Amino acid sequence: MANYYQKEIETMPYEQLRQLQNERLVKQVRHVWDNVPYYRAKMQEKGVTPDDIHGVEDLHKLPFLKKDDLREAYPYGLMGKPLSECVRIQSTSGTTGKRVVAFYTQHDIDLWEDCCARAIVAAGGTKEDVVHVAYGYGLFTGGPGLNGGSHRVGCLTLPLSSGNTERQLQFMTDLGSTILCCTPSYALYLAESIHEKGIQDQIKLKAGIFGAEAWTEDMRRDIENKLGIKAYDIYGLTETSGPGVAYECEAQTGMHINEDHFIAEIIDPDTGEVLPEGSKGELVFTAIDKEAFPLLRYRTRDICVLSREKCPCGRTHVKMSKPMGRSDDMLIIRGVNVFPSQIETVLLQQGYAANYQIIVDRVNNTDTFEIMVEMNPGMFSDSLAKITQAEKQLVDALKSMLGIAAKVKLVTPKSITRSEGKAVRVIDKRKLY
Ligand code: DLL
Repeated sequence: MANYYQKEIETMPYEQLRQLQNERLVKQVRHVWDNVPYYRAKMQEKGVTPDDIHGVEDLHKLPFLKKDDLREAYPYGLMGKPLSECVRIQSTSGTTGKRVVAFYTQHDIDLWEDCCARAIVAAGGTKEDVVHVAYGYGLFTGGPGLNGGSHRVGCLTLPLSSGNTERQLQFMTDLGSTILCCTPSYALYLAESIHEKGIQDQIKLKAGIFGAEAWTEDMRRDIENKLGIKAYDIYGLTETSGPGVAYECEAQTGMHINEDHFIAEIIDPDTGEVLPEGSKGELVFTAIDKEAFPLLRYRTRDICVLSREKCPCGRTHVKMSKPMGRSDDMLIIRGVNVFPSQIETVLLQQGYAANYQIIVDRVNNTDTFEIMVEMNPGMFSDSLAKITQAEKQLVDALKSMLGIAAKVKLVTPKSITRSEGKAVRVIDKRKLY
């Protein structure tokens, strides 16, 4: 089993790291060519074979993979190992029918948990710590990832999962949690509940590892002040394992990408051209030693900047900035991925036209999520009770599609402004980026 905090790897001189990446990339491309017909066909289409790939400098020759490919190949089309060698799946918080399902061999789980363990160690974690995991467990990668990482470090792990704030606070005080892992918005909610209850003196937290959604530096300061901790960012996505692809160290100036496992590129989201270091663009990952779900050049849609500036912590792995936005239309509301297209599907299924607007805001550090839907002309003369009933029906249908609750308001026909170009479906007032 790999060693979670391989200091020599995290602080490896750049040339040596590049050498390791070259070797792993060459091997991985061969593995994918031999075992993933879907990607082999894409390579053939581009006229590339494994013989063309000698190292990272040849990465640009390989075709991209996008979320649409994952949907097209769903569920087994991108697997690099037979099912008999897989031990786990995880899935995005997204949708029914369009979920991304990622597969893991035991090697992949070990690698992923090592990445999460590095994040915990970088946040000051040792085996003396009590790690309180309040990310969701189950298909979502947050809970299982940090849980596994915490075990590796040897911390006492509290697998609380998300929600049930009363219980969170009880365990936090009774068991003396020292490191909190959850979404930043939930961390703030917990902080406020702690202050409301006046139990600050019973809290032993020293650090938090927060990610899965966008959060600003202001929010970091707020969390740090309210909880009296250091708040560290952590990044990842289901497609590349889950959390831990990148994590912050004590410098808190960007997240070190685990480059022994993932090669990062920044591309122009419109042209696909690879951009020079320091440019702002879309982050693309190549997993160089994952077995079961070995995605090459996967477009994350997250917009950020990479930096190789020397880090005072001594780690040499490249740092990514906080994601500054997304090049697609996915919204992350209370940590759950929501696509406007899913909402549209529900509305159409329920007999409404696609005249709607999504309004997302953040009030008291919690995302609010409202959908204005034009009622059908026939409903206009309906009683208030009937309209309330129709709204409730939509709320239920949306909840079962999205997994989170939205407030629904039926508005008069033709009251939502029409656009001549692309419709403005989403009004995101959160100013996260
Ligand atoms: O959110 C994995 C994760 C769990 C990361 C726990 C960190 C902590 P998905 O549900 O597949 O996976 O969503 C991935 O979430 O492409 C980003 O847009 C966004 N995201 C993840 N971490 C951050 C972060 C998990 N630290 C998508 N800051 C990614 C901003 C983030 N956005």
